[in-house]
Amino acid sequence: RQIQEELRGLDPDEQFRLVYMPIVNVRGQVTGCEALLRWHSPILGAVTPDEFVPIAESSGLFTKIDWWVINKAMSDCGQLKALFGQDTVLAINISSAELHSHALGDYLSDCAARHQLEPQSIDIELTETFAVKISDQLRQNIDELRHKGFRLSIDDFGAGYTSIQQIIDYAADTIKLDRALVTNLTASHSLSVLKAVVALCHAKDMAVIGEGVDTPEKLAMLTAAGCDRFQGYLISKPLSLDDLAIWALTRT
Ligand code: G
Ligand code: G
Ligand code: MN
Ligand code: NA
Repeated sequence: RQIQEELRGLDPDEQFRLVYMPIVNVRGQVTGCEALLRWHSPILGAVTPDEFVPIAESSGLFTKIDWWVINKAMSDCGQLKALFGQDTVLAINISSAELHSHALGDYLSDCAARHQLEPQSIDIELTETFAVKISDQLRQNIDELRHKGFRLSIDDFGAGYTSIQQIIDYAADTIKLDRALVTNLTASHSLSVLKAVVALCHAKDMAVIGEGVDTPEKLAMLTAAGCDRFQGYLISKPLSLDDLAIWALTRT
């Protein structure tokens, strides 16, 4: 398709950029940021990652994209730390296809070293579909990332693919509750469900991030459920580095 052709030909430095979404703790302090990819094609206009990441995965173009994202995000990490402190954690989304690649661990390590970053500053987000086919290679890769000292998050929990079993098997550092789950829960009387999920995660020594926090009610509910950190439009939309610096300065 056309998306595939444009992806194949593009120079990522010209058409891709990263925006950052701050993640805060219960006191409202920024603990980290999630890098999110934006593509502006001169021919197709703005294309969202939900549209092009699956196409990149099915056409073998994911490594080109993921490696660009990893390098760019790590090169911005020093500035994030300057804004929010040296302990700031940078979360990077990795395509589920890339998680099966032999070369990922070494690329991450080399890139972190080049940008003088400790692996514990980097949080690798395993997206929802990663667990659908659990191959030996995937397991090895995840163990390798953990041994190298990178943090691991399970993204989009509650969106439909990740099961309680995966939480137990992978023992990631963090679980990110999907925006859809958060929205549905506030619509019903399911605080008790949320509390049970958070309790399970805490029992496995995992922190819980509530995503899609776009109203004070959602923030209150997630806080009542015991969530550790929060991310969403109520705190900030995804911002360019420059806009993030302004946000950091003007925030009360
Ligand atoms: O917030 P946004 O519309 O950018 O994100 C939509 C989805 O696209 C997210 O759920 C995320 O999993 C995926 N995504 C966003 N940025 C990246 C990226 O840099 N790499 C990969 N592989 N996926 C991304
Ligand atoms: O990585 P992930 O699959 O979680 O992608 C998050 C997606 O949800 C992105 O498209 C992002 O722009 C969007 N998003 C993040 N926070 C909020 C929010 O608080 N409200 C709404 N409506 N959308 C959000
Ligand atoms: Mn994510
Ligand atoms: Na998500």
